[in-house]
Formats: sequence, C-alpha cells, structure tokens
Amino acid sequence: MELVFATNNRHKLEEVGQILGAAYTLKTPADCGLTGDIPEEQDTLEGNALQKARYVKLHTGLDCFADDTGMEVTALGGAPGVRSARYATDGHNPEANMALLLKNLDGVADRTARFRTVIALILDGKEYLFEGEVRGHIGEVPAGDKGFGYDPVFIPEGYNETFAQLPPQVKNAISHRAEAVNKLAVFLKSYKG
Ligand code: ITT
Repeated sequence: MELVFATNNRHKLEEVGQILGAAYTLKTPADCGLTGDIPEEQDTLEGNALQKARYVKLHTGLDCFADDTGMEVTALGGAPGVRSARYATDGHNPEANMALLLKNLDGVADRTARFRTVIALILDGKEYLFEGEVRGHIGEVPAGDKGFGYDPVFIPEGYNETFAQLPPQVKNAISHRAEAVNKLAVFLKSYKG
C-alpha cells in the first residue's frame, strides 16, 4: 500500500518506515511536488496532526497521514507539549530546546515525563486519529547520539539509558510513535473501504 506521510522530518520518516515494514511504501510531500513548510498552527497535537494531513491532502489529492508529537513534563504542567519544536527558539533547535528543559527542571525532584504522538489519517475523504505515548523521565544531562529531538534527555520507563543511547530497534518497539503507528497499521489492515 502507498501512502503520503505529511512530514518534513526525515527521522520520523525513517522510524515510521521501520515500524510499518515493507508492506507500505511511504511517499514524502516532496515526492509529490510539495516543498516548503507544512503549517502547524494549532494549540493541540490533534489539531496540528489534522492541519498537516489536510494541507497535504488539499495540495496533492492523495490519501495521507501526519504525525504531531510533544514532550510533556509533569512538573512543568505538560510543557513544552504542543510547543516542543519551538520551546527555546522560533526554529527547530534541539540543543537549545533540551538546554531550556534541563534549566527549567534544575533542582526539581519530579522529572517524570512522556512523549505523546497523534497521527491523523485521511483516507477516502474521511479523517481518523491514532494516539501513542511512552512514559519515562528526564535525565540530568543529554546522553547518546541516536534518534533526534529530545531523545538524548528522555529515559523510558524500565530502562537506564536515553532513547538516544538505546538501539533504534528498542525505541521503535516501545515508543510513542510505535504505539500510534501500530494502531494505524491495524486499522489499515482491516480497512474495507
Ligand atoms: P513534521 O511536523 O514535519 O512532521 P517536526 O519535527 O516539526 O516534523 P513535531 O512538530 O511533531 O515534528 O515535533 C515536535 C518536537 O518534538 C520537535 O522538536 C521534534 O524534534 C520533537 N520530537 C518529535 N518526535 C520525537 C521523538 O520521537 N524523539 C524525540 N524528539 C521528538
């Protein structure tokens, strides 16, 4: 099955490709002639995932899905949440985002956090949402060079290493994105149209 994944994030594309496996061919917006930023201006993950998927559907006419993800820290009231990409600066700057997060957690005992992903699928003109989360905590310093974004500071429950230290296969088996993508795959397998 062929689907457009409404993302400009090559790390997400790689992860989702690995989780979905060979039964699915993922096309990017650029593969369909759509370049430039995809708008995400809403104040919820659900809203942003839908906005990204609707934008790509509108401009390509193709069935597609989008992923919006946030890092939600308990002691910060769920921040940075939907603002995760632009927490420290206007643009995507993972080092600055992690530095600000660690600064805001300085001396804070409760370091629990979760990643949450919402996937919006547009198929045959109808919209569907799938959600996934992984719980864990924020480490004291960034560690590891795998993954992307906030991975160097996130230690998933049951592990002693960050997502950036663990093998990608482990992240892709237990992550927020894996849970949402697996729900998407179950839905697509049983979809009758
Ligand atoms: P698209 O909107 O093009 O899909 P994006 O990088 O803008 O890509 P998000 O808005 O969903 O994606 O990401 C919000 C922030 O969370 C951003 O800083 C990402 O780097 C980070 N992030 C997303 N998924 C992550 C993951 O699995 N591990 C670590 N950080 C992640």
